[in-house]
Amino acid sequence: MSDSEEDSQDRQLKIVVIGDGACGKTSLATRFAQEAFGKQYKQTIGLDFFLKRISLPGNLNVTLQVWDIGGQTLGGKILSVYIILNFKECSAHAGKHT
Ligand SMILES: Nc1nc2c(ncn2[C@@H]2O[C@H](COP(=O)(O)OP(=O)(O)OP(=O)(O)O)[C@@H](O)[C@H]2O)c(=O)[nH]1
Ligand SMILES: [Mg+2]
Repeated sequence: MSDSEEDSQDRQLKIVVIGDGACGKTSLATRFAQEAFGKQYKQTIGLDFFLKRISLPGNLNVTLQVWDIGGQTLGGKILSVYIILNFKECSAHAGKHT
């Protein structure tokens, strides 16, 4: 890793939102990432991504990547694969949850 990468205070975190169909996952993600709320229900097919950059004290910039999983279209083994893919990148935490 170069000096410039080490000095960088940018971090990326992934969040997976799961739950039953129409329980409000996309609404929560869009409200958080885009500060918008739609009353009309539009089912998520597969999954969607949302990005939000936040600045924390100490000059730490964090990009949050929110994975919004369609509650009625993804389930069982496929859902597990998506979650494992995310947890693999934070293996220190993955050990606690798998
Ligand atoms: N009253 C109220 N309605 C909500 C709230 N959150 C979501 N809704 C409504 O509930 C419906 C479903 O919301 P979505 O966020 O699309 O649901 P979802 O969990 O993403 O559904 P899938 O994509 O099918 O998995 C929409 O019509 C939203 O407007 C809430 O906190 N209060
Ligand atoms: Mg949705």
